[in-house]
Amino acid sequence: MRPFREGRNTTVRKDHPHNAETPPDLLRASFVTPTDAFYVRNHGDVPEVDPGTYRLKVSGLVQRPLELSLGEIKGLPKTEFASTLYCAGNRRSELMEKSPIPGKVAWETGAAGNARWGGTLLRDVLGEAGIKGGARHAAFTGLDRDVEAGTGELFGGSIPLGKATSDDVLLAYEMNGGPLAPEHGFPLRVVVGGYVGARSVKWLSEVRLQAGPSDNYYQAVEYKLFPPHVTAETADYSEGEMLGETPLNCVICAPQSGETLAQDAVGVRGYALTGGDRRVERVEVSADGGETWTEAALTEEGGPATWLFWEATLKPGPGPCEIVARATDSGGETQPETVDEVWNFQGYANNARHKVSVRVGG
Ligand code: MTE
Ligand code: MO
Repeated sequence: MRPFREGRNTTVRKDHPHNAETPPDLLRASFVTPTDAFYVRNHGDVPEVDPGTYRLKVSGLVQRPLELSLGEIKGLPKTEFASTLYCAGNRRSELMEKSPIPGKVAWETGAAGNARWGGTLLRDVLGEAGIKGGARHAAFTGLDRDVEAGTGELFGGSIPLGKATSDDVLLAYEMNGGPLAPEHGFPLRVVVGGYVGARSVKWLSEVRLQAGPSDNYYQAVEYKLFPPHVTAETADYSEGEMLGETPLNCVICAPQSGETLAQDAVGVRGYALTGGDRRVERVEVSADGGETWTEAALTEEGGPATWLFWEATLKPGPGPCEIVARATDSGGETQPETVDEVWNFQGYANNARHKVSVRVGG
């Protein structure tokens, strides 16, 4: 097991395995999240990998199975893009307030971050291997073993082949211009733009093309979405919906709940993002709990798979005030009003309208 670097600017949510999120002020301070403030989501210990002997296996329904060294991977054309990683468990703490979700990390709003990634498109590697007929999914396996759920299985997951061969999927060896840090997947990780973070497998050891989705625990059991009435006891795991594209979401980073604000003008700032090929089109903010809405300015926008930053100025009357934000995307997706509509026993994909309670004046 590898010790963690000192001096990270993250809030630890769980010691072992190490899980930490970005505080709201740092989340909104720069459009590209600095690596030392970037959230870390681990299901086991960070594996120590020798880059000299490291090999990536490309297997399954391919014409030429490959075992690529890091040098060979870096010898393929290099692609760089910005992409936001978004954990499906982000904002779980709000679901936990409604009804307990035992044994899960109580993420607030910082299990999300935007980075510049450098690496090789998965499509280019699959081009070298040659895709056989019948391949429908690309399954990824990491070098770390699950500690959190107690299965001891290697971490893994899969994405449909159409996504795997798109412009959105990188095998990254660089993050924010430097080599990938150990906790972010050194020496090689997947970055699946527009999909929940769980599919961006770190410490990647194998890409296997196959007819069906991965049967890894983290694809077949965890990271599945169930309706609010299903419980851990009643769940039929074959019926859950595998999480894929990131749901539309919008978060208020400032002000924070509990603050007292000057009355003349309340500045509200946050991030918004959506999944697949969709784009966030509009963010609206309310200072009266959702009675009346003001359109926010979209202040910074990146590529298709990144978040955007927004801000608005509100002039609420004195006293207690509930600020609410909501976004709409190019697919016509909107956000549910309350967590009652999205609560699920594993606590995934909370995209209810985000609310903060503040006091104005006095
Ligand atoms: N890959 C491996 N091998 N093991 C993991 O525990 N966690 C996943 C994903 N890839 C994980 C993994 C989850 S749930 C998320 S949200 C992202 O990595 C987080 O990436 P980060 O820690 O670099 O922010
Ligand atoms: Mo995640």
